[in-house]
Amino acid sequence: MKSGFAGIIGRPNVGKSTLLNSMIGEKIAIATSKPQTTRNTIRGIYTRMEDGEPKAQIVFIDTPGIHKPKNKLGSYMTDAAISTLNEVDVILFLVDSPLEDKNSGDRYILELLKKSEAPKILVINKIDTIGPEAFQRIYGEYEAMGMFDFILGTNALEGKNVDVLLEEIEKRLEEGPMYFPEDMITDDPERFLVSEIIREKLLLYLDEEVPHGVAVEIEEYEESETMTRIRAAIYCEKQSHKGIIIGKGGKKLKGIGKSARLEIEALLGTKVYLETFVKIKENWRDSDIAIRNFGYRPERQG
Ligand SMILES: Nc1nc2c(ncn2[C@@H]2O[C@H](COP(=O)(O)OP(=O)(O)OP(=O)(O)O)[C@@H](O)[C@H]2O)c(=O)[nH]1
Ligand SMILES: [Mg+2]
Repeated sequence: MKSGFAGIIGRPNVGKSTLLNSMIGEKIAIATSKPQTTRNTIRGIYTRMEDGEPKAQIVFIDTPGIHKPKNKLGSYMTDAAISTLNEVDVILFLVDSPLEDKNSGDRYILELLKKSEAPKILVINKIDTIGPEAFQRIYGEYEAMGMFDFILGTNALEGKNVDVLLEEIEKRLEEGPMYFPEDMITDDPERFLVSEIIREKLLLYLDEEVPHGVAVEIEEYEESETMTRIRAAIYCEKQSHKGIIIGKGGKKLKGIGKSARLEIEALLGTKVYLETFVKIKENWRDSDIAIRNFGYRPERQG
């Protein structure tokens, strides 16, 4: 059988996590319309079976969007993405717009890609919003570089061309072992998925700077046969942010908690009692210790 690792790389918000979920067929990475949603590398496992036998296994590594960091968390995120380039057998580079000068983020990533010898696939995502002319322009620009082994357009939201992409990745893998059991789709623990679901709702319900300064810590996680009790601390950076998260009469936080609980119940298949409360940790995004304590650890990579 063929197996290997495939890294999903690109600027923030181009659809990397959406594409990962679409390839795996389940939601394992949170995805929102806000840039810098993903903070850790996230592994998603795809195993192709034929007549009950595994024929290929692709271990995807979804990465934080590569951007110019404004704080230590941002540096950690970008470093985690860049170091993934050295650990994978195939690179998927996602873009969603033409390579114009103002878009120097993609140029920066291209320079990084040049240093890697792994086969590279250019994924032009969001084809539903791009239009044929712009698509041709993007295609032409990247084809002329001669560094991509394959170029295709996708609509990650609707799963368009995801089957073609999976085939093209598999073609570029070598013979290798099963890294994970065939029914496993991620190696992230449930607790992490739970904290991410809560963070996703915070991103969805809050605007501007507030959600970017939020971290979720699971303080209690108690499972019984019919019920999971979860206590989650939501950290933010300022007193004023705390007020915004809680909202008038606690309404905002209630809404966030309810929508998170419903999704966690679906994930775990049990009833969930979710307790949330908000704490303040000033400027934690610039504190190495806080960043590490929240689980954004360089040693988690790979
Ligand atoms: N119209 C359209 N929207 C898409 C497509 N793929 C992703 N999106 C949307 O684009 C936004 C960003 O998606 P994500 O998957 O979170 O993007 P990301 O690249 O993982 O972003 P970061 O984690 O912040 O780097 C979300 O609102 C998605 O629903 C697509 O093919 N078409
Ligand atoms: Mg993401």
